[in-house]
Amino acid sequence: MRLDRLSRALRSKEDAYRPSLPSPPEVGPFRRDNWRSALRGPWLSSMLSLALLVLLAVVTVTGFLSHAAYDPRLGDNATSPLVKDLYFFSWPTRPAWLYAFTQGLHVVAGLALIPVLLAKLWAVIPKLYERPAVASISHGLERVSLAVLVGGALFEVGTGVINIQYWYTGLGFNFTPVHYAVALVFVAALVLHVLLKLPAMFAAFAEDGFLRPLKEGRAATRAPAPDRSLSVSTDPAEPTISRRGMLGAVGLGALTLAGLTAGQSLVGGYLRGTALLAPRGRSYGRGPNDFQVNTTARAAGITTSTTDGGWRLAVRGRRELSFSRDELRGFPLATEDLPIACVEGWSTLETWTGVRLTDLARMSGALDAEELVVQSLQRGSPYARVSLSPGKFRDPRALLALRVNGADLSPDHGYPARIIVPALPGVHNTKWVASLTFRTA
Ligand SMILES: Nc1nc2c(c(=O)[nH]1)N[C@H]1C(S)=C(S)[C@@H](COP(=O)(O)O)O[C@H]1N2
Ligand SMILES: [Mo]
Repeated sequence: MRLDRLSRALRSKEDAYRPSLPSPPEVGPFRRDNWRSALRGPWLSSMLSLALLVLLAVVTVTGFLSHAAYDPRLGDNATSPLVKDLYFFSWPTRPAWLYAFTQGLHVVAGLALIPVLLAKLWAVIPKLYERPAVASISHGLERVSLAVLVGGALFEVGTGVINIQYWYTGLGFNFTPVHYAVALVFVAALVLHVLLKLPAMFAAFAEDGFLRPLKEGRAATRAPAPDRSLSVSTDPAEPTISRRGMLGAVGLGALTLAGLTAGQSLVGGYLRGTALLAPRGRSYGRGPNDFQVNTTARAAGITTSTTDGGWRLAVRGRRELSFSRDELRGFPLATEDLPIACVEGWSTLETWTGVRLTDLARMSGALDAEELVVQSLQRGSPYARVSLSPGKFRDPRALLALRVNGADLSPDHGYPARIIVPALPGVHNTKWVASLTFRTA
């Protein structure tokens, strides 16, 4: 379509312009009277939208916070080079459980919204088959934005579930940048949709009452007037459940999903056993090192020959230093209780012992460094090299950990040494550290 034609069409009275696009035949699901539930209508759609909006707000805010916590301004941390400077604050290191909390919330709310999203799509599905399929240019644009909205929501939830369920390889692309990029498009479509639909929501609550339909049992449940919305059935069937019954079932589904996953984040303790949706095993070796392992030493290609005897930590600042593990153990060591909190929503609180990163910065003459680049012995993984901001490595609790819960780190937990920084996303707590480079201006 040529632009001048488009703008002329938009300026002219929109209903006067009807492109002669073919409409689907009136058969099967394409017939409006195929959709016969008496429950559908503006009130049900609005109520589900409201619940969905609250959950989406939680997921969106915590999602962007997670990206902010990655310090996207530094090094290769950004999930996309386009969005290095989107944030105007730096993620704090206090309280230490902050990221475990925000990211646990992201995953719990993201799972809880699945039944609500499906119910909402069910409530409005007759509109998918509205006729004519495209009535005007603005109507066509509105439907495209709805396709982006629905497609984006399903894509984000789908890829999120795939990621937390560990099917990275099944995905076929790198989760982080794609989940993030689609989130940006989705949020734009969502804001547009909310602005356009808010009046309809208020109108529905004004007409039916905010909670009044919840008082109706099944026998009193009637379809609204068909002219109120395209989602209303023109030929309603006898209801098999009340609106409150349906919303109750959706809510129960949401709570069940949330409840079956919440135990794998900070709440932990005995509740960990209730995290039945967490895909990971329950045991990771014996004793002090028996806690969550995503990437094993073996999977990372770390063998004892790379870590035993010959391993030395390179520390570069204004001076270049190198330490054996015994030398590091001879420094004044600090012991801190700090969580590892993965972007996948699981977290675990352990007691770590190691050398303070500030001490290493000072020894290399670079306490004023603007960035700490951590390089792992691991090769060919996006997690093998990360950048930490001064706010992170200058926190006195930030460690190059050598021990956990009173024992040496196991190979799977990053032996000979790993990074542990309070409130840092798990993925930046690099294991099998080879070098620390304090970059000064
Ligand atoms: N070198 C290296 N460090 C790493 C990883 C990794 O794959 N390689 N995984 C990171 C991730 S995603 C998390 S959540 C934490 C804890 O992961 P783990 O369960 O594999 O120990 O370590 C981080 N450190
Ligand atoms: Mo992670």
